[in-house]
Amino acid sequence: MKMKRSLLVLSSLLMIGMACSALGQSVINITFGNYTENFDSMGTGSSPTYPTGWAGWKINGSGSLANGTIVNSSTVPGFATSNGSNNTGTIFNFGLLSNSNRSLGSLASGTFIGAFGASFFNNSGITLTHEHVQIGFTIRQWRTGNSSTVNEVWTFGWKIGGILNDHISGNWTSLASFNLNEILTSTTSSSHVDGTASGNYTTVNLTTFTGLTWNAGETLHIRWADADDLGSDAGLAIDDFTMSVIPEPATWSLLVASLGLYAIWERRRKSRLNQKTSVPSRKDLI
Ligand SMILES: [Ca+2]
Ligand SMILES: [Ca+2]
Repeated sequence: MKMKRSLLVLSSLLMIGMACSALGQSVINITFGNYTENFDSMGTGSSPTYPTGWAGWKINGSGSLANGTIVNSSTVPGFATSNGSNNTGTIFNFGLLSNSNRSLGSLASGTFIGAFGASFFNNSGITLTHEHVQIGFTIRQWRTGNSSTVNEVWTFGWKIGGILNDHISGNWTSLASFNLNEILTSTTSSSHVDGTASGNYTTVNLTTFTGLTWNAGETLHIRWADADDLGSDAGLAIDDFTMSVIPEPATWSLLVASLGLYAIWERRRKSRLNQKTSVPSRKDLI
C-alpha cells in the first residue's frame, strides 16, 4: 500500500498539468516532468484551432491586419490548413492532405510576417532556470523557397510576463539554439514538399534553455518569428514539441536514490514475510 501511495505521489509530480488561465490568457500549466505537444488536435479541417496555450499572430507586413493580431479562422489572412501548396503569407496548420499528423508553422510575404509560440505558467513552486528546463522539437519543411542563396531562419525568442501575441521584437530575448533553420536551402522550386519525408525534417534534441530565470507564478512565453525573405519564401513548422522540467539536479538525484533504497527495503520486507508464512514442505515435517 505504501509503495502504491509513493508511486501515486511520484506520478502526480510527473503528471503534465492541465491547462489553466492566468490574466485571461490560455496557458500551459507546468510542474515537473515532460510537457509534450504533437499538434495533431488541429485536425485536417479548414477551420483549425490551436492547441491550448499555443497561437500564431502577425508581427509585421504591409497588409491591413493589425500587428499583434492572433490569426484564426475569422481573420484575413486566416489560420490555414495546407500541405504546403498554398503560397499565402499566414500561419499554417501544415500536414499531408487528410493526414492526422499536423504541425504548426508559417510562411511570410510582403503583406504578412508572422510568429507562433506558446505560454507556460510556472506552477512548480520553485524558480526554474537552465538547470531545470530543456526543450526539443522537430522542424518540418512544407514548402521550398525560390532562392538558393537565401537560408531562411525563424528566430526563437522568449520573455517573462506580458502577452504571447507581442509583435515588439525588442521585448523578446533571442536564443539561437532553438531557431528554425531552413532545411532545403539549395532548392528553387517554390513548391510543396512532404514535411514528414526523410530529408525534409530535422530534430532538435532536448537542449538546455540557456539564460532562463523563471520564477514560480510567472508566465514564460516562447515564439518563433518568421521573416520576409528575398523571393518566394519557404514554409517551416514545428512538431513533437517537448518541454522537460526537472527539480534541482541534486534534489532529483536524492529523490531517485531514496526511491531506490525504499524499493530494496520493500523487497526484503516482503521476502521476510513470505518466509514466515510459507507452508512447511513434507520434508520439513518428517
Ligand atoms: Ca504532429
Ligand atoms: Ca521567410
